[in-house]
Amino acid sequence: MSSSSSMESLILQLHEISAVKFGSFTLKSGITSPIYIDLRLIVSYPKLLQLISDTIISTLPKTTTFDLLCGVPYTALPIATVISTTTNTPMLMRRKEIKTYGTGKAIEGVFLPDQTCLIVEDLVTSGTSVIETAAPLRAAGLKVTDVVVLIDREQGGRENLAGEGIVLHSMVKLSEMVRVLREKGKVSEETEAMVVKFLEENKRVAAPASAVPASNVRVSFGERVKLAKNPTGKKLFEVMVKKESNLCLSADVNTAAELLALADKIGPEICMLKTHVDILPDFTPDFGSKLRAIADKHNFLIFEDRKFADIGNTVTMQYEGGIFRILEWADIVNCHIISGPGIVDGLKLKGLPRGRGLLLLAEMSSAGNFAKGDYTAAAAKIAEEHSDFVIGFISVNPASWPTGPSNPAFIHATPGVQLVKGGDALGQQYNTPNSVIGERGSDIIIVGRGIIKADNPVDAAREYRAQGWNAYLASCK
Ligand code: S5P
Repeated sequence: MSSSSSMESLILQLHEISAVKFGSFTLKSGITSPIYIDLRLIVSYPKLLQLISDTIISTLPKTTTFDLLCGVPYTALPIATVISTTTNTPMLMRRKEIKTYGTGKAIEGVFLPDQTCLIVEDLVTSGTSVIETAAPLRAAGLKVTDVVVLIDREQGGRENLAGEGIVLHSMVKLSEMVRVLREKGKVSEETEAMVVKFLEENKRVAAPASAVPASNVRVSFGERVKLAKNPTGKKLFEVMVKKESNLCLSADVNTAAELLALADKIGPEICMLKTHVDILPDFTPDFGSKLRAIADKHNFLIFEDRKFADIGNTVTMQYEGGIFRILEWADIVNCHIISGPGIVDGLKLKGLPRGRGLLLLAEMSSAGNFAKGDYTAAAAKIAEEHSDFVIGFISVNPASWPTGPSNPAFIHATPGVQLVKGGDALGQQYNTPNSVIGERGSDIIIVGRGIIKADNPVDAAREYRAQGWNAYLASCK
């Protein structure tokens, strides 16, 4: 069968099973359409499903290469599955809602960042569903450049997708479909004319504006793995992508024993665990190696919130020596810049040879603090000058920094996070995960009492994790 006759046969079969209907229908967008297409029915016709999948494969230009497939939920899932088994290409699945239990993943399946994923869709109108599927795939570090679709309604999808860097390959355009049905005597000339007129009048259904202003659209964590210069900074982005978590637990508990037990329980949910080692009365020299073993088991980084503030020479000793020997076990430490850039030189002298990373306190969460304006701008400048060692910032509202959008190589971690806005009696101020990640442009939520004082800290950590990650996904294009 020639490709045009197999296409005709496919169109006739779709009409036969009433997947294409003519009349007056109100579409999801609110517009009244003389034609309605419902491809959900194809699951009941396995031979037709196979034919659709075969035709899709043969329509795709040979130059379009891909490592993985992902169907847009739900109608395109069976089509993607058949293409996957026929061509032996691994498939991914996108969850429409991220679970707040279990692994909480947005994408199911095995992949490596940098692989290319072809999106499979049944019908494209504005292209919104395809864009919604591309966002979490891209956020996970995958490349999305092409979508293959059975039917193009010719209502702006191609243009909207091109604007997102995605090429649309359609097997058949709606106008062609109707022409074939008229030629085969399935619909009247009048009906065809009505559909053509409708398409003329509704050429452009805009994709709904993204919830995030364009200037705040972030570079995905997957892409930032490549931008980070420091090995610990790179690793942090990698862990976040792998675990789909941008949650840091601030483990401010009463004893080292309690901290280690909590780290083991909450480890699967977090990308980073933050300690204040000087509050632990039962600290022993083996604390670091015990915590390291738990961090390796659950794949998170250790951040000692030491807030160094002295001159360069003194901090080298505080970092390496004393009873805590922080340099030995903490992947990341932080410092104030009150004493000038010498503090970074001092810490770098010890930390960089070990591949450690540093966060600069550019802003603080507590009421009435002085880390703002020129001070915050100075932190951004010092970070640029030491991008081999500085991995990012403790910040509160990076989206409104005087220095403009932050260099995506740097990570922003924000404390003062709870599920409801508020504060404590000693000046701490809380914002929600959605506000911190979605509006204030940060990357990581740092949560202490919101988790450790909850009735069930593991459940609370899952909730924060899901909220933080969903806010991140929503802020990616
Ligand atoms: O500005 C800051 C910087 C930090 S690192 N404000 C903060 O609250 N922190 C730390 O984050 C603080 O020391 C504590 O460990 C954690 C916040 O804890 P929570 O219980 O208020 O969530």
